[in-house]
Amino acid sequence: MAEPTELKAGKTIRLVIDNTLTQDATGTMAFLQFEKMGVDLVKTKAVSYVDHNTMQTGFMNADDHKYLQSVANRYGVLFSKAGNGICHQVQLERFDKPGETLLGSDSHTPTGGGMAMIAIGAGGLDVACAMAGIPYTLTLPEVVNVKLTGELKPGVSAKDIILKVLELQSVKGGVNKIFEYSGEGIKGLSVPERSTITNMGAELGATTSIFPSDENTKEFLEKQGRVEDYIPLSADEDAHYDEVIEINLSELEPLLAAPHSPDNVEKVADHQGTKVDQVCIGSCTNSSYTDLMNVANILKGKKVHPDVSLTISFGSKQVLNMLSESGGLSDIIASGARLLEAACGPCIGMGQSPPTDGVSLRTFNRNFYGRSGTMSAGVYLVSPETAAISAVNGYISEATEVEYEKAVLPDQFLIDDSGIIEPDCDPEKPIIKGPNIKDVPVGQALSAIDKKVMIKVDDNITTDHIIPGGSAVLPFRSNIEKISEFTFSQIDPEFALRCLQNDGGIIVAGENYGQGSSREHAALAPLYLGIRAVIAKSYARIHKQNLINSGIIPLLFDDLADYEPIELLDELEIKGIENLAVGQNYTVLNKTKNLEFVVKHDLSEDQIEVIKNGGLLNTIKKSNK
Ligand code: MIC
Ligand code: SF4
Repeated sequence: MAEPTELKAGKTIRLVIDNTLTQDATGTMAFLQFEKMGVDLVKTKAVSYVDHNTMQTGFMNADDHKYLQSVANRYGVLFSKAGNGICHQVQLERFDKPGETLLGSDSHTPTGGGMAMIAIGAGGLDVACAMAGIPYTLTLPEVVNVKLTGELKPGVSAKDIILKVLELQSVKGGVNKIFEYSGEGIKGLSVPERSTITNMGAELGATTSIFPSDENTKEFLEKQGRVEDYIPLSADEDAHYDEVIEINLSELEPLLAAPHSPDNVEKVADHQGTKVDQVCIGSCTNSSYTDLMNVANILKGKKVHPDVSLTISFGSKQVLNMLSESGGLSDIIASGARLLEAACGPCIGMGQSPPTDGVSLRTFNRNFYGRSGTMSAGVYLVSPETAAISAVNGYISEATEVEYEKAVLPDQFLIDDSGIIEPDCDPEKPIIKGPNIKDVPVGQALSAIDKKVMIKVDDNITTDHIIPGGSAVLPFRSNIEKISEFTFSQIDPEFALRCLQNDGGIIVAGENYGQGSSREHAALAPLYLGIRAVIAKSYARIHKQNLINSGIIPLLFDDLADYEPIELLDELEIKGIENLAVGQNYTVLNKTKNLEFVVKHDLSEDQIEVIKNGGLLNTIKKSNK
């Protein structure tokens, strides 16, 4: 890292990465790219998880799992089998360590911030580079101090805190910012509760979020049987912040994010009485032992409403084991809940699509349009407590009036790491690649751009819009040619064909383009379809870097008003773009409308080099020569 005196927001820094995590939906691409780097063994403490594509309705996902296990074994990566749990939950339980860095090919990697780590989400190729020992380059973010005072009322929980922050900051308010939590209020929050907050900080667009390492951190590590990993860490007395937010926990009420955005935050009280069809409890935001014990305690002695389908996905095998030991599982079963495996499940659309026009309450972190698999459904994001009592009542309800025992951490967590396979690094053992695993597309060196607009989209387009999740699409995560057919399919089913017929082109977009997940498929599929540049009002951090890594230029409107006149299939010549240089603006001639406008960019010297080479893989190959 650069010297502390040079640490100023906006500077480009290189961060040494101690730990990496990958998951199966992004991991196959990450490891296919890693294999091309010619490195013998990973240089980080690396864990490869199988938690997303666990539905095996054909050979594809099963083949991916085999590939991931065999490639992990070859290169010295720990392999967490399907059923062992969601990457972020298992990483928190078994690996996270205060003061270390973690880079993960999943946008919710900041979950580790609850353990006082600098934990950042990135595209698969960036994580592959980190595994190869290359420091991670990022723009040094501004630091926002979130001061928590007071104490949460019964029925109000950590989820309501992060929903409050989302209400205050919006889904784009956190871009290039770190949220650092402090204040008396944090003393009442355990590590898993803190991690609910840092996890969903991803929805702010933030680089990451972090809590100090204190007695609560020590307690959690002790109970996980690894107190030796504890070190105390906190901000300096005279720390300077770019912004300070104060939240009085005593005044906080149960909140929800109404359809279709995590920042569409309103009071649960204002929706009280809305009939509910489905309740899904789980995901990396809210599936810890204490979250699910609170659910069990609320459900105890009650039945799920006859018109509601309640599903529970457990964060990890450890959580499931603990619930079984404590008796909480029996209360959940007796209530009539449906039990799913310890995996992402409905959060990524692997089953449990709600009924037509259905209302689904979920303890997850994203309610983007269509993510549940039912386009007409309304998905509300809520706390586990709100979810549980609403499942019983059959309508949206507050848990503040409900009598239940608040769950606390157990004396000791049950430790069984048998779901995590140690590698033997034997080069004689084959790396197994099934027929659905295809090569990664590689970009072309930068050249002149005179191309048509292939799609024009609004603000806050998510990577779920670009490449949807769900059980029909996820099996093609290792096959870019096939998955490219689904690009923008939920909003413009003709997009892929149009690109092929026009030999690619340009994407025009509004603010915060590419928010949400880290899936680099949202850049690789457009690359495969011949997309050369995106012109947007602004970008989400991870997707912008994924575009650069793929050799697609992320350009910005100099004057936002120039977005308006552009239409589908307009032909745009970006004059002189082949000479892309730091700080340069470029004139775009709209040949169809005979209009000119100016585009700019904020690319660094290194990023320009990557684009000129046609992507990061080409750049690495060049530097290895
Ligand atoms: C998500 O929550 O959207 C995902 C699925 O976990 C993604 C990763 C992916 O698309 O594989 C993420 O958050 O980065
Ligand atoms: Fe899995 Fe959902 Fe978390 Fe993404 S947000 S890692 S899909 S549980």
